[in-house]
Amino acid sequence: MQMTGAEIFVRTLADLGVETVFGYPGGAVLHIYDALFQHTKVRHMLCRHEQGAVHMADGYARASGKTGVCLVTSGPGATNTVTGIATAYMDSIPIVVFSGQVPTLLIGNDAFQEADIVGISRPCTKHNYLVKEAKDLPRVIKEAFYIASTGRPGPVLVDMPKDVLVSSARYVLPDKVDVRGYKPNYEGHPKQVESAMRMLLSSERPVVYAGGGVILSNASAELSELTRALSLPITTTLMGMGAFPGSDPLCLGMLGMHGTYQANMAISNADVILAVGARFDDRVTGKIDEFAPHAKIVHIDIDPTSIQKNVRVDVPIVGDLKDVLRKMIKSAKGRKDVAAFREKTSEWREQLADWAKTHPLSYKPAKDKIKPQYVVEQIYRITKGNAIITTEVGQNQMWAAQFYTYDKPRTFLTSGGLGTMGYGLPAAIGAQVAMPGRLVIDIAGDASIQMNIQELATAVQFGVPVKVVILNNRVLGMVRQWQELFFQGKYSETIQPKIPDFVLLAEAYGAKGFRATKTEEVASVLKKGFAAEGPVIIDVEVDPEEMVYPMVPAGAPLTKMLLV
Ligand SMILES: Cc1ncc(C[n+]2csc(CCOP(=O)(O)OP(=O)(O)O)c2C)c(N)n1
Repeated sequence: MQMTGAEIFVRTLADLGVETVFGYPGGAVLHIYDALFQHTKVRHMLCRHEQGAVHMADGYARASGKTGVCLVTSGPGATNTVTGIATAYMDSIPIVVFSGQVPTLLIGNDAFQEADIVGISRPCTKHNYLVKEAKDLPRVIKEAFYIASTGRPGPVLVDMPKDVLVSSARYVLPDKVDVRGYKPNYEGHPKQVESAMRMLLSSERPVVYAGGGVILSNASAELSELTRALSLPITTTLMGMGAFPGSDPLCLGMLGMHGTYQANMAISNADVILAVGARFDDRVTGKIDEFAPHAKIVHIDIDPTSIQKNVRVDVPIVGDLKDVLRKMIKSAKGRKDVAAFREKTSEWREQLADWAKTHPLSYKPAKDKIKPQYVVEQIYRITKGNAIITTEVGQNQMWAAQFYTYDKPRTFLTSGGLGTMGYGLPAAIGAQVAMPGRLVIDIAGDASIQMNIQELATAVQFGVPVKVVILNNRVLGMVRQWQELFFQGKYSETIQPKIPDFVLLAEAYGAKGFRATKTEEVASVLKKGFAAEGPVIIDVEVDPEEMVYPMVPAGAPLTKMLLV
């Protein structure tokens, strides 16, 4: 049967099981919107900005493990997606972005609403396509989903000229995908796995350093099994929060710039580091040539180019974490030296517990001011750790990482690599769409929330009951913190004298608004807000001078932490 390219597009999505598309229409994709009209299988959610649409697809992917989908028009529609695509790229999140394009004949002619999105997005996509014929659409779309979700996941862009969407072809969805030159390696080399086990068991001060790759590979259960079998202390990156239960005594918390004292001391004194699905980001390593000076490093990653990129690695293992960790668990079960290893490393664990006791995460309470850390603690207490938390970027993000305990993967969604303000609200909407029964909370800053506040209208239109808690310090808190510490307190352009009344703003959008101005009110206002139906903003007036500690100054070694 002959169908138009637009009909083929929608049919392919339906046949591939896509349930939700976050998008925004325009001239180049009008035929797709026509085909979507009254379509029953694929649900389209109209966002208010294309950046919001991509972050929603991203939040949907992070919360569910499925691939998120986004559809936009050519030109400004496409360029508005770039920040969201780069955000997903940096954090290896599987999304597919479909953009309309001007007709093939006009490409390169400075046509109305033309932008070379394939060229623009090349450095921040895992792969991208310009589709030239309608008959290619099913194959290309199937490939796009395959590439986005396999190997090291990432965003894929498919650009579709208008004439391709209008022309006709027969609909044939290929059974198999075969992309030349793309063959991810899932199985870790058994010999390398054995070397890693030997190195690990010969250590006296081992530490596991776990990143977002553990969550992406759904390997949390395997990581927990191995870590517990060998009693290995473990620290996670911001992206790895929830990969291992934060409340487990073996968990040292987050490491790096705002990591815990014990995690940074552990890494700095370790003799063997087992790095799993983490990429030695500079926010983690601090001054790179003084990072883990005594340690040999085992690095497991599905992406071979991420190994040896930032640090020298002694045992590299390329493979899917699930596979490699299973091999390591099997090896551990067959070895006699495990009991002796646990015995010999017990002193190390005592030392770590001691560090945790002398320098726990803390803050100084104040009588007349609400401490933002206290607000996050209350969110944890009320939700009992069962919420999905998204964040904006800045101090709010760090406090959400430090003072909420994540015991499960896919419960902490944050823009780690790119650090994108405006991520949290749309990501929360995407996560809530993927997980309708869960409580989803965006922990926000008053500046970041204003970057994509318009998506509150999307939440209201579709009845998506996300809760936003604004830690409202009336400043660009994290930047102000740097100015206080490193620019002699010259607060250049970081104080916001004019910010909207967020309660009224919520109401203007058709959502509900609540406010807390005193510490004694915080718990009850949060409870009321979380219990209210539909989207909610809870504005909490917090201490504008509060700082995030510990802090490793940029370029300093991890041991040079500034403490509370
Ligand atoms: C799109 C974007 N622009 C600028 C920055 C730089 N930046 C990082 S944190 C921050 C301040 C955030 O302020 P707010 O949202 O109020 O959060 P707070 O730090 O006060 O919790 C800025 C401007 C960024 N990360 N992203």
